[in-house]
Amino acid sequence: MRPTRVNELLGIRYPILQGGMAWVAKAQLAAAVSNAGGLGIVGAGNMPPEIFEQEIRKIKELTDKPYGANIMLLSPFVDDIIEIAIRERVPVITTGAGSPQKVIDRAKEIGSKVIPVVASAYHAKRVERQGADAVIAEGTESGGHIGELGTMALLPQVVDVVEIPVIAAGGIADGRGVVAAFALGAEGIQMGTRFVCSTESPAHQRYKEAIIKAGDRDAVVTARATGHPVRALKNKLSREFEKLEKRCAPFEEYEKLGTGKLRAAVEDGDVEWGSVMAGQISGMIKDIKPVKDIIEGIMAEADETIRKLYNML
Ligand code: TUI
Repeated sequence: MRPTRVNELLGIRYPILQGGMAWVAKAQLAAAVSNAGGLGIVGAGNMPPEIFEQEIRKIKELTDKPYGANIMLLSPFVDDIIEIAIRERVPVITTGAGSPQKVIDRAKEIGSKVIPVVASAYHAKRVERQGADAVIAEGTESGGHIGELGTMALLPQVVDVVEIPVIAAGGIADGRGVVAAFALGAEGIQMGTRFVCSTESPAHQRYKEAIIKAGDRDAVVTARATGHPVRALKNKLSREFEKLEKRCAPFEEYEKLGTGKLRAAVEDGDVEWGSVMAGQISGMIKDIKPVKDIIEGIMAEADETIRKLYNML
């Protein structure tokens, strides 16, 4: 595949970004993705600012290639995280779960690129007006905090209303997915769940195995009632969330049940009571392999898929 505007904008060999998954997207994984020719991203999530700063310093030692940081805008530490990202001159900043205006304003001062994640064409248009350099259109197939629209419907509608490059996310884990996204107008893709199941991913072995064991209907949505729906693998925690929804529990109960549960799953391997955030494509992921093999395998498969399509003409 020829380079796209995303390759050019980010200075990367392959138009593949790694999602900014809280607790998983640490320096070790992000550096592996950048070293393999994609864009590795350190996810700040709800991390305390000191830990985020350490991870940024670590990735600078582990790679001399472009890398990024993801700022989760609902974080209680968001202002400190922004300051650190600017002070450390992080070259690419992606944002999630909110409006990125303050990040864009600060990043412009130092020439860093800002790529917000959006879940609607309306927000895509708005972030373009605010000065975003590209946009990640994330479908509801994704793991973690999600929007309503599926990638198939969201992508072309975003592509039609913006001029900046569009990166597709949600439900992509192989070369066929890449080509499908490009057919809909994307110029790059972002993957999360596929990279959780990589050798370099710091997720607990039981977290990786839970994704490998998952079937196509196992990544379910909980906490819709709170306005912050989250997709994670079915387990005791998700069933407990379902009970809260059935009895229309007050939001504080969701918060109490959810606090610390992602970290418990990722770091302690608590896949029963922890939050095993993962996307709908989990059912297709059957192995754990090095990041380089994942990326090169997907690019080779994308070329093969394009050849097959060409033969249909
Ligand atoms: O942010 C994500 N995925 C996440 S964040 C996260 S941590 C968390 N845990 C529990 C509850 C909430 C968060 C786990 N996974 N993806 C990017 C994303 N952003 N998906 C959807 C959006 C989004 C939603 C609304 C972006 C913008 C938006 O509104 C824009 C505005 O202007 O308000």
